[in-house]
Amino acid sequence: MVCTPRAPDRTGCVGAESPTRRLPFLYSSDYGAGFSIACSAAAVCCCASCAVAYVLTAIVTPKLTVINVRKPMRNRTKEPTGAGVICGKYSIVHRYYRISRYRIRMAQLDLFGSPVPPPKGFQYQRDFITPEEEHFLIAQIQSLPLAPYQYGEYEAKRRVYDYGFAREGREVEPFPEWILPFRERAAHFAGEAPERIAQAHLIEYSPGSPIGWHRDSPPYEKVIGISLLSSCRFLLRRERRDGGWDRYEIEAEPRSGYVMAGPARSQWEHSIPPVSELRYSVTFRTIP
Ligand SMILES: O=C(O)CCC(=O)C(=O)O
Repeated sequence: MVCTPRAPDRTGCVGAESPTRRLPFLYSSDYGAGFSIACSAAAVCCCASCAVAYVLTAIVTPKLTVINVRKPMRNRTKEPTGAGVICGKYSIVHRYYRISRYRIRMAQLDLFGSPVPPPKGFQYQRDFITPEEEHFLIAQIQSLPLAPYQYGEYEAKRRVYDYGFAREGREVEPFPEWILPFRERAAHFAGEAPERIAQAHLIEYSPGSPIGWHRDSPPYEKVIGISLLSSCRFLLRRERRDGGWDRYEIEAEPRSGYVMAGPARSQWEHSIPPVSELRYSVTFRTIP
């Protein structure tokens, strides 16, 4: 295989670049279904020409992260990240693109194909509640007088309701009976006593609603979230000393739960890009 690095082309693709130490994200439509190919050396690679730039699926050899070229990349956004390399039919991933058109699942691998570990203090659990419990929670939330989330003069698209304490620490309506079993389970998940959970923040995301990058404000400590009705991308990031970002992402599936504690809570920010389908969440917060 003879591969020649090329100069940047008009779409910003560049040739063989020194691989970044870590590839935090690879976007994939069904990364389990593709196939892996072996390539003898990472140094042997050539630039992605956009005419043959396709989207991926599969991944990994023990030494290289490899993408199986599948679909034309017409719908990628303007921001290429990393370094992308295509050798004939296949691409060795140094560059990857965010694809908007296809349902994207993400594989997080480092250069050697190992999964990037989640931020310290972050836990995710599928099927944290049952479908019956999910229906129950959604019905409860839908019966509440939800109001758009206010941030100073800014009014967000998502609608919210709080029990215990409001976001800024103001005491509001106490926890109703129906939420207590969920509070208990959330507390157990976070290794806390239920009484330490002082707030339940209920959110409705209509399609197109995001939540921007933020760290939850004090006095709250651990955050335990339950996702309802539809999936969303749940993103985490932390700025590095060199100005770059460590990133981590999960697909928060309906009925799943997550915990943010320790560094995941205090050092990492999180956000949810605009959701494509109606989603609800219940977020519990502890106080020290
Ligand atoms: O909806 C979610 O799961 C996230 C909520 C969140 O980040 C927040 O309320 O600060």
